[in-house]
Amino acid sequence: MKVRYYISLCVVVITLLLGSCGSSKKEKQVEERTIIVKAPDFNADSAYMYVKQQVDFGPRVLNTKAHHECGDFLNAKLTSFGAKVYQQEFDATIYDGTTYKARNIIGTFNPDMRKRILLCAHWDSRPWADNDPNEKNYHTPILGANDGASGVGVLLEIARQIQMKSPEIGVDIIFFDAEDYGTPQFHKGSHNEDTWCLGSQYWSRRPHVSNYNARFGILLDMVGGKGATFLQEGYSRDYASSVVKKIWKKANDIGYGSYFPKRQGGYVTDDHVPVNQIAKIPCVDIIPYDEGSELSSFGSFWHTVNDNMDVIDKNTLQAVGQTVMEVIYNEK
Ligand code: AHN
Ligand code: ZN
Repeated sequence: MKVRYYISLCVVVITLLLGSCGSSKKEKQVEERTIIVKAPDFNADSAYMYVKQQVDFGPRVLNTKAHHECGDFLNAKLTSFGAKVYQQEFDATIYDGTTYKARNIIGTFNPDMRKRILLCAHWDSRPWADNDPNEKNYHTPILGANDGASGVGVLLEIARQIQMKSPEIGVDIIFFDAEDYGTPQFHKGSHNEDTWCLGSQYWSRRPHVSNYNARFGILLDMVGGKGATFLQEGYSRDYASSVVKKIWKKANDIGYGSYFPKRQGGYVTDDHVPVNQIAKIPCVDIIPYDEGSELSSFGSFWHTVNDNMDVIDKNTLQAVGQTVMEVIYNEK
């Protein structure tokens, strides 16, 4: 027998009617509708803890103890949740020609199932705060609580949930390394877009198993910021429009429409681009688009030394985590 969970959603519409003598009157209209929710409850406290555990290692930049230890932690976590874990070591040559050792970490659930979904996030953090308002911080590595750790934290919580109740498809969780080594803004020479997303470029050319395929992929990038809005990113619309529609509809259905407005965002060079263009798997990027911030459309703390635990909001983790779970538990 199929188990179904039911919730009631209250939609409250508040209309402000301004009277002629300056007094105001509030009119409330309450509408109830019933929606079938299939996924288990995502736990944002747990996701938050996984974000913090990564941040507590320090900046996860290549060739450091923090990076090494955090990689081992992610591997151990996925293993403890019952995933079969693959590690891919590769040479990452960054914009200035320096080569570092990097590793992608891949956890697979239900490896024998043919129908699969790919979930991914990057686990490295940026070695330069090159968008910081203070020039003195340009060469300081960032903690990347939002930029990196948030997506991984949400996926670790989803992995924990999968162990407790499996969806009806196979799931692969990939933590890409060396996403955030793109040419820094202080570099005077050329800015090559290929310098970003080194781990996903590597994996897309050499997946962890031969003939790997997935129905679609979802990338989570910077999914913990307070008040974030996730607009529909450009490459995602171009390469995976039906998946975009599916995700934004589910978000709206389960009450997270304010986080997922059905509006078009810009084009972002991110890990989903190689997955779409090289691995040819339709992949959507859930990434914020801050329409109000002057400093960055990804939020005012993006690539600054302020990207720490203070910017992480459990409500945003909840909205994204529950939405992604609702998508995967509806696939069969
Ligand atoms: C660019 O700024 C070209 N891409 C943003 C990708 C990114 C950086 N995601 C996280 N950090
Ligand atoms: Zn970044």
